[in-house]
Amino acid sequence: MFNKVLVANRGEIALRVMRACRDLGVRTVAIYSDADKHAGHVRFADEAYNVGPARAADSYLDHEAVIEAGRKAGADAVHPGYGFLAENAEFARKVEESPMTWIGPSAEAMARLGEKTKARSLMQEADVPVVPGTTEPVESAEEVKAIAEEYGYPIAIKAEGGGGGRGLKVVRSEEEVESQLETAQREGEAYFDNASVYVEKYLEAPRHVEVQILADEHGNVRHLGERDCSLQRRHQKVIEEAPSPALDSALREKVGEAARRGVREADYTNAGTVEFLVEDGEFYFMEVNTRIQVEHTVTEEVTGIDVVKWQLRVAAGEELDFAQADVEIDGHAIEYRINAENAADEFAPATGTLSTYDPPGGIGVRIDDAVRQGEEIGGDYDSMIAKLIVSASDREECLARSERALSEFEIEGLATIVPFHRLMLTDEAFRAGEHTTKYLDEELDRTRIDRAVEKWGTDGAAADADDGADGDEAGDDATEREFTVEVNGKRFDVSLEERGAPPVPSLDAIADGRASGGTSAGGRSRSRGGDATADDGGEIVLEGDGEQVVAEMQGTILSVDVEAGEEVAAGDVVCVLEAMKMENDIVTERGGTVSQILVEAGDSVDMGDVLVAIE
Ligand code: MV4
Repeated sequence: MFNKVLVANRGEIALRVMRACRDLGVRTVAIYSDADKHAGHVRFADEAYNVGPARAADSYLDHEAVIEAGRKAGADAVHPGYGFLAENAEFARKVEESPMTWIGPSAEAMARLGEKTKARSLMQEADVPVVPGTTEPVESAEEVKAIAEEYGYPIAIKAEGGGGGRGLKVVRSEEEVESQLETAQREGEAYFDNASVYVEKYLEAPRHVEVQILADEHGNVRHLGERDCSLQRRHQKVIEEAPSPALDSALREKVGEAARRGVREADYTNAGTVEFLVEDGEFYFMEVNTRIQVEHTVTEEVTGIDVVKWQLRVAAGEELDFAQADVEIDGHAIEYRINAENAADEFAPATGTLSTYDPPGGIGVRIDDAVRQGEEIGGDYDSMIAKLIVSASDREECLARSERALSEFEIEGLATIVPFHRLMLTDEAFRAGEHTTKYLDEELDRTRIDRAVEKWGTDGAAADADDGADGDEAGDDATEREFTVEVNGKRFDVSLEERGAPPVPSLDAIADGRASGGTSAGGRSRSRGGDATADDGGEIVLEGDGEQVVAEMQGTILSVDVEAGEEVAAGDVVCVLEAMKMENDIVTERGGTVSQILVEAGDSVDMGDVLVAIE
C-alpha cells in the first residue's frame, strides 16, 4: 500500500478520499487555492500545499503545480477525485510518467473510452447493446439523412468528445439536419477540440441507469449493481438511488453483466461507471465515466463495499478479494445533493455565510461534506456543498426516512435545494419511481417548486417549527424574529412579525402619559379612545370625549355586559370576546355613557370592529 497520497481535489470528495486513506493507514496531502486556505479538505489533510494564487478552479487544474506539490511532499500516488483533472488522460499520463502512481484507469484506457465512436465499437465487440446508429464519425448532411432514413426521426447528432449533454443535438425532421449538424460540429470543436460527430437514434424519454465497476490488474472485473440517476436538471444529477426502481431482477442481471463484459473488453482497471439509457425494457450503452462519481455513495450503502478504498488497493496492485456472487444488493439508498442554489430562481447559485449548519443524523443517515458552520460560500466552485445519503431496508422505508432526515437538516444564511428535495418526496412520479430523464426539465410544474420554497423557506430548514417563516429571505419587508417561550412549563416556538413603521402616538396619549393605547394585562383588551393610532386610516371619527371600544383581535362575542344608556367607568368590562381559545374581557379606556351597542352574543367579529360606543 502507498505511504502518502496526494488528493488533487477539494470539498467533500477530497475528504471522502482522505478518509479512505486514513482507513488504510495512508498519509494524506491536500492542495489548495488561495480561496481555500481554511477549507475542510485542508484542515483534514496531514499536510497541504498551495498550488497557486488563482482564486477559482484554475489552481486545481494546473498539471505542473499539482505534480510539483506531490514531489515536494514525497507522495507516492495521486487521486484525482471527480471533476477537475479526473478524466484528463493527458494529466493521467503525466502522473504515470512521474515517480507517482495514478489512482485510476490507465491513461490509455481513459483515451480509448473518451472517444465515443471508439467506445461504441468496443461495446459492440463485447456484445453490449448500443443505441442504433453509427460507429464511425459522419461528415455530411447527406450521410446523416441516409442514416435517419434507416432509423426514422428523431435522431441525435453527438460530438465525438462529448458528454454531459454538451454537443448533443436532436434532429426531428430532414429540414433540421444541416443546421443541427453544423451546431454539433461547432460545439464539439469549441468544447472538446474535436469537430467530429456521429449519429444515434434518439430515445424520447429514457431512464438513466449506470453500473458501478471495479477492476483489478489481475484480470478480475466485478460490478456492484446499478444506480438510477434519472432525476436530472439540465444534465446535472440531483437525486440518485440504488437499486433502480426501473429494473426487474432479470434486466438488472443483464445490465450488470453487459457492463462487466464492456470494461473487460476495454482492458480497464480501477473504478468506473458504465452508463446506459433504459427505455421500454431495453437498455443501451451510452458512455463510460472513467472516474469515481459523486453518487458512488449509494452503491457503497447497498453493497457495503468501500469503492474508494478499492481504488487505492487496486492502484497499489492488490487483487479484488470477492467474487461476483459475493456482491449482494441489500436494501435501498438515495442520495440528495445539497446544492447552494435557489430552486425557485431557476436553481441560481447562492452565496452567503453558513450562519447555521446542522446536518441530520441517526440510523440510515450518511453525510458527506467538507463545510462547517460559519463558513462563507463564495461561489468560486461547484454549488454542491454536501450530500445526504439515506439508506433503509427498502425504497418505501428509505423515502420515509428521507423526509425525516431532510426536515432535520438546518441550514441558514444560504439558500439550498433542501426544499426542492422535500417537494420530490411529495411528488407522485418520484415516489412511484416512474420519472424519466425528461421529468425535471419538461414535466414538473415550476409553480410547485415556488410553493415548496415558500412553504419551507429557501433553506428548507426546521420549517415545521417556524412554518415557512423565512419571509425575510423571500424578499418582503417584514421584520421577523423567532422566540422560544415557556407557558405553564411547556415550550413553544413562536415567530413574531412586524410590518411597516411602529404606530405614532397621538397627542392625547402623550398628554395622558401613555405611549399609545396599551393593552391591559390579564387578557384585558384595549379600547380605542381619543388615541387613534396611525393605522386607523381616519375611519373612526372622534366626537369630543367619545370612545369606541373595538375588538383587538378576531373572535366570537361570548357576552355583552352593558346596556345602552348605562354609565360605565374606566376599566369596566363591556363584553367578553373569545379568541384563540381564550376569553378576553373587553374593557373601557375612559368610561362615560353607553350610546350604542353594535354586537350581540354569538357574533363573529374581526380585528378593529367597533363593539360599543361610549359618549
Ligand atoms: C441520448 C438521449 C436519447 N437518445 N441519446 C444526454 C447527456 C449525454 N451524455 C447523453 N444524453 C442523452 N443521450 C440518445 N440516442 C438522451 C440523453 C439525455 C439524457 C441522458 C441521461 C440523463 C439525462 C438526459 C437528459 C436529456 C437527454
